[in-house]
Amino acid sequence: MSMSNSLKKLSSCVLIDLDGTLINTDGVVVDILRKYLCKYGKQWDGRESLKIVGKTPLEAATTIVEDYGLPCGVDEFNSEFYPLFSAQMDKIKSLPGANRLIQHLKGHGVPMALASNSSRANIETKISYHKGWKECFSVIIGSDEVSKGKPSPDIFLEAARRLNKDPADCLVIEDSVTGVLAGKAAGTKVVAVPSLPKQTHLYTSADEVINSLLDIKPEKWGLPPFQDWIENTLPIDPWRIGGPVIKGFGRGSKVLGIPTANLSTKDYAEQLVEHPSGVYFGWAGLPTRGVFKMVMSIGWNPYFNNSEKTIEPWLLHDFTEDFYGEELRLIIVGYIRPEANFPSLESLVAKIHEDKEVAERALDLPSYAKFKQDPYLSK
Ligand code: ADP
Ligand code: RBF
Ligand code: MG
Repeated sequence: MSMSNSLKKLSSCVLIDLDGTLINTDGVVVDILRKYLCKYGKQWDGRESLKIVGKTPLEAATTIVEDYGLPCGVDEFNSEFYPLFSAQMDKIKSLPGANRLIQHLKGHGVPMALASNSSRANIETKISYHKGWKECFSVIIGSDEVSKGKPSPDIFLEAARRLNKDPADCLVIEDSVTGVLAGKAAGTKVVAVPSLPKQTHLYTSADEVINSLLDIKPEKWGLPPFQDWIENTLPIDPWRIGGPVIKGFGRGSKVLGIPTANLSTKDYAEQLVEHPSGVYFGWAGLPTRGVFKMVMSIGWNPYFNNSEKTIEPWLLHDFTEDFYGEELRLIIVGYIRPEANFPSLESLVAKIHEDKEVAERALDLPSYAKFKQDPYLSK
């Protein structure tokens, strides 16, 4: 072990944020605001998420009222918004990898605090819809329990105090810049998991920025490693997606020598937001041709910096012809790595071929192979 590694301070407990980190609160908030703003003849423009992520409820409300020039005060806004929001709290979904992470840490006896800018009462309600979550946290703390919310360090300092830990022994996991600043000001280690895309450059003060909770490596911070990776792949809850093959960016075969059969992004917009970008694999079915191994990327293809999130499935089979317009069914069973940028086209292509090898080998393992028989693929 190198000197710097052996001196590196390791964490013995975890302080974790809720909204945007463990659950997709923004999804429900945006749904409500979209409808609510219509009432005032305003249209949600999609950019406000950037401004409200990580804020306290009061700050977020103030931002909306000011940005949209609503003819009501912040109090009136809150008195209308909160009942709508409360009625939808049971619809807030956990983020991919969230349950896996907290159950893993709990299983290894790692003390955890849930430390959120939201109110204590709302935190309790939100997590009540997620089975077994409350029991994972020995401390739960909201911004109404300290004098200042994040980016002030108060919430994390108080969380550490209640866990009986030195902040320097704590690892903070946060999706917002505000939360990252709070963690650093408190003197903790901070792993950032940005909840909004293409924001990595704003997180310079974090100790590490990862793409999703699927990428967290607890052992980097002195915490017990995950043991669920098999042969460089992470099993996930299988999900299915399908539709007619459409024209893509026109560069898969031409530029990379790797054809990817694209699906219409409009038809599966909801699934696209739900799944973190990254490289995945599974099985692909074409009704008249059969079922084939498949490796794919989801995301913005950092090397090409696309403005749209797409799915790029490469069927691991040599076809003698194109199959545009044919119904393609995919079942995605495992995760390989986050999308990355590369210094050259050759290195991108080499990495994709490596992904292919990983997927081909993994799909022979019984736990992944069994999905080849899934009726969805040949329906
Ligand atoms: P586009 O940009 O239109 O997606 P690509 O160069 O990525 O074009 O080629 C994808 C097309 O190539 C698919 O729509 C399909 O018709 C055909 N194709 C041939 N072999 C394969 C394969 N092994 N995997 C995916 N698509 C393939
Ligand atoms: N593009 C990237 O910019 N970064 C990646 O890490 C990346 N990984 C990929 C992995 C696989 C298995 C496949 C099939 C594609 C990947 N691509 C990646 C996407 C590639 O850029 C895309 O298919 C082409 O741009 C065609 O539109
Ligand atoms: Mg393509």
